[in-house]
Amino acid sequence: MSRLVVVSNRVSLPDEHGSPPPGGMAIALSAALQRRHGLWMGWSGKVKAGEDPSGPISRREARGISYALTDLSQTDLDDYYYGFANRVLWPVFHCRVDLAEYSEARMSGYQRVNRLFAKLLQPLISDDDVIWVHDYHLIPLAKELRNLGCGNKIGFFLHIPWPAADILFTVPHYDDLLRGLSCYDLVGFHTDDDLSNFAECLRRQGLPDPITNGVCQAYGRVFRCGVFPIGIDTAEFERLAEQAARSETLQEPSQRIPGCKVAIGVDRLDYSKGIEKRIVAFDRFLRSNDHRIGKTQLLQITPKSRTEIPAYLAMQKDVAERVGRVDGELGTIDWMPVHYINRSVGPSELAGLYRMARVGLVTPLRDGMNLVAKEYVAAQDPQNPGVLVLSRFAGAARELGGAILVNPYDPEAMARAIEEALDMQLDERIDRWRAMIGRLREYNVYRWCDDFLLGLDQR
Ligand code: ADQ
Repeated sequence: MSRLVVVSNRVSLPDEHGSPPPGGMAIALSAALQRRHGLWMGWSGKVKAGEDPSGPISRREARGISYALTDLSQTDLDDYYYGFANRVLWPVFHCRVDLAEYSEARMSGYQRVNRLFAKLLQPLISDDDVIWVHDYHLIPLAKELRNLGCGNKIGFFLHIPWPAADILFTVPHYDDLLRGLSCYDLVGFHTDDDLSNFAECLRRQGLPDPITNGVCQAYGRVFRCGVFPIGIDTAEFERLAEQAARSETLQEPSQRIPGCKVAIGVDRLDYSKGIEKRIVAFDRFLRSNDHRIGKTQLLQITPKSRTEIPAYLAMQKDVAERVGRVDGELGTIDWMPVHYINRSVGPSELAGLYRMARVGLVTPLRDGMNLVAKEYVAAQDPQNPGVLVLSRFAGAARELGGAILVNPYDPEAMARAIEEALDMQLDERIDRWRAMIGRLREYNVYRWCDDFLLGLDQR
């Protein structure tokens, strides 16, 4: 079996005891890397002082995996990560063209850091290594590696949606992104919609029939494209939730307000996650259901993210104000409609909170997959499961047919969905949950990882 080399913007390092990092994807990738005595390369998370340039590589070994990390200069970080990746690609790929802040400096910083990654990685690669590149930060990496003479198999997986042609074409030099992807041997997306958007972009570039049976011919190259919906470590989430259900501390939140049912939202504080509209919908739900006042609460757990970017700061303020308004207008001395927390919680606590929540509210405006939806389902009590209310614009909606699917732009419809979820009889809740858990057990994160690597090995 060839050695596996994973490249991603950030590297999930094991903790000081050598335990794998938290998060299903990091665990699955670590397991694959361990099996294949692999190498994981990426940004260390550290910024160089003053005018010092990015680089060089520093090495670490842990649990049979070799890590290659580089620090980045402040300019590289600003142009590449906070600039082109998160102020252009992230908003545009999530259909927020209005938030894109393109500049030539950001685009060239993005290319510069991809070139740097290629230069730092190339001496570490052997001829038969298989390379797996992750996400929108690193689309041009294969092209840069090919320029340095790298003939290895290189795969790419996009964790966010691929946009429709008219949306992509708003990015100046978008053609470089399409050309960049053509330098891989396998390009993976979460859903059929992403893949067909990608094909449509190529068609609009004048390629009449770009993808046949998963084989794409474009820009003088032949490569494969496929759909690989990411999963979670389902068995582990089921185990954690079962354990949490037996622990006294985790029963506490549901007992805090006796008889109060909880709807839970768990998201990074990101405009793609639809948090503001969810709070509006919850407010409508309460105002049109008097008997639920004091008896239902939205628990919204939302760690801050990308606070260096103005759109994120504006959103933080907006969400906090909305929560304040609802709590101020409807709250009582012993009950707050929205319990809003800006921090991360550990996996065990999270599993316990999912399990005690009667409704999982996962309503992104757009999302590549959304793992929270899957985690919520996996954490439910099989004898008394809660109900998932899920945005039709999350990739997870393609797999989780047992959810109540909603339009996250329609607060009235979301309010009705919350009501329907709370009123749903046990038989129906069990039927819907069973329809979803089977899929999650079969297509877990290990299967996702194996399927992608099998596709790449076969190339
Ligand atoms: P994200 O946009 O980060 O991922 P998501 O898929 O929901 O979104 O994953 C978030 C992860 O962070 C989940 O595992 C969740 O448990 C965890 N998390 C969120 N809030 C937390 C909190 N307060 N405390 C602890 N953990 C928390 C990107 C894409 C997604 C795609 C994933 C994987 O945007 O569409 O599903 O990659 O491909």
